[in-house]
Amino acid sequence: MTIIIDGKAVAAEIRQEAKGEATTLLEQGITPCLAVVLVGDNPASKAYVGSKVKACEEVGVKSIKIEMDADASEEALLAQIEGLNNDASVHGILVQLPLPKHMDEDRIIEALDPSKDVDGFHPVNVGKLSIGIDCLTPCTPTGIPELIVRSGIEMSGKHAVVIGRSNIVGKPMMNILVQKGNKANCTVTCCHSGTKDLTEFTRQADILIAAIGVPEFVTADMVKPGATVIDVGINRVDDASDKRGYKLVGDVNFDDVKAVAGAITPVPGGVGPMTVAMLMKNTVKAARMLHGIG
Ligand code: L34
Repeated sequence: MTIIIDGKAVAAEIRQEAKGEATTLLEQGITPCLAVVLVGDNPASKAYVGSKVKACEEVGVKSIKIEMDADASEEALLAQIEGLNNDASVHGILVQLPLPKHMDEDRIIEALDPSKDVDGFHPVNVGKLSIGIDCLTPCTPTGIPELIVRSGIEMSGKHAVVIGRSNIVGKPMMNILVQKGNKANCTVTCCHSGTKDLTEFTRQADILIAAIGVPEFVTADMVKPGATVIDVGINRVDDASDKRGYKLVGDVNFDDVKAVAGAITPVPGGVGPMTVAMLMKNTVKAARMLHGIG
């Protein structure tokens, strides 16, 4: 029987833990606070930011939502970031991506105070992760070992194959998987658009992580029987039969791959809710670190 990994349930468990940690801080007079900056009106970004604000309410994290017009200047966004960096009551700052084309994402990310960078995107945090220093790490890849281990699947010693090399998922995923510890300790391979004979590699994966951005890219023939398949993709495809006019599909052809995988995450209800739950963990962690609490 293939295990369908329940991202919603694991995410709820993690939000509960974050709530406990937030309560401990509240008892010490510290209200964990997350500022979320949304530029423009990308419908998916709006929905994700909405989920983040809602999770804050549940967990006991104060949230500040800053909305800026799509044609706002990069300087105006940098000024917002500077204000939040200097506001001692704010512990986490998140600038929802993607940004409008006229803005330089790297420049924006580098403007964040690394100790408030709850996305773990700042070069200081990227560097710390790569050399194994405790730091804020990107929410989506950080949630994946939690999802696997809490579903009763061992990771240590397994061969993990990541498809995709983005700075948000693929690269930090490799750095997380290769570390020591029972929620990692994998042999890691990263495949990407330059990989020749992709299937040769993916068929060796005990854990296959798809972060490509192409709907239903991974098919059953690419998967080793019994493998754990984690679908990071979240693609909106037109669907006239749906009341919203679209449906969500991952980067994995779920029905096809389900027949060979040992465990698989669905889309929706897999990795997505974990991203939001890990953001709550990171925000509470940032608050602890900023107040010098172990
Ligand atoms: N700065 N930008 C920054 N940080 C992030 O961590 C993100 N990401 C990605 C896009 N841009 C970002 C997110 O928040 C993707 N992402 C995200 C967040 C939540 C969900 C999916 C992606 C999510 O909740 N997904 C639900 C369904 C949502 C729906 O119905 O549209 C799910 O079950 O997969």
